[in-house]
Amino acid sequence: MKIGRRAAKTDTGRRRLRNEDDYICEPPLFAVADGMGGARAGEVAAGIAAAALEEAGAETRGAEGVIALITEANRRIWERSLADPETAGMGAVVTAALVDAAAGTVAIGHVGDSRAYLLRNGTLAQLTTDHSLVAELVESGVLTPEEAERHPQRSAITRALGTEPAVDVDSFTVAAEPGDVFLLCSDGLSMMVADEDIASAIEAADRDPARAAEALVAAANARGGEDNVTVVLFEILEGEQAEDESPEGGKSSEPEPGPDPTPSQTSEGPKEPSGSLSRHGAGPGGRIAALLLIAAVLGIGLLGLYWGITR
Ligand SMILES: [Mn+2]
Repeated sequence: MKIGRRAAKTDTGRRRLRNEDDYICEPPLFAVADGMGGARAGEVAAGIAAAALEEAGAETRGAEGVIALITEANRRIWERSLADPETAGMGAVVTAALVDAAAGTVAIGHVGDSRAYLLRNGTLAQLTTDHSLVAELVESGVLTPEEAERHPQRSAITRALGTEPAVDVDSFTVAAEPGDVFLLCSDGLSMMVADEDIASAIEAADRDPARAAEALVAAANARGGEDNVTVVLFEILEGEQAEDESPEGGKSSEPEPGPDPTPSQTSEGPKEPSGSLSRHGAGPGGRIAALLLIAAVLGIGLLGLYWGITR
């Protein structure tokens, strides 16, 4: 097996002022991080988590490798919060997927309520179990899953990175199959969009990760966009990973062309700064400025002409 197309997209949403999510989309490693804390501490925590994961070497493999990466991210956030009083109490949740093409497996590790999903043969399965208050209440039979979805405390988490010197990381390995689409997302998606709608959005995008990422973020925003929303998708294909596709291959290799050749605004490979949408062209603001400039030049020209005539 090999990693096929992949894409990521992050968006501030419609209620928050800043985007405190971060992500990694650098095969064979994929991750989402969702920061929390006062002032800009949440952004700092998520950024530290992503940076720590990004340093994964080529020898980092399997569930043990993912646990090591997330444990190191925890240590760095914790130490930073001790050293910098402005970030005291900051934390982040993280969900990471590390593909081992040779073994045909995807190792998932997570802490908190960002999720990993697998779309296989048209069925979407949630792979991770949220470390959240409502997930525990569902587990113990106090709440039904439907009650949990509407619960006022549904974003209360029970585990995070950076709030304690040590962290308990959940980790497991999935045997991948050609045609699988893996989705990692922050709670800004899963709280706004039901699982069946996530599945149909990916199918409606012909399972193209870039188009699916656009559609999922749009769906979260259409339903209120109450939180930052981040999605990372990758597909598994038949065949062998090309030799030149190093662990940093996301930057050099183009994703395979999908059935729809229209350009997408979704960022792939080298990542955009958090919260920025990569829009091409001047956009509406630039167009208005250009029109004003043309009007000003015309006005000055006419004034000059008028001045010349009346003198
Ligand atoms: Mn969130």
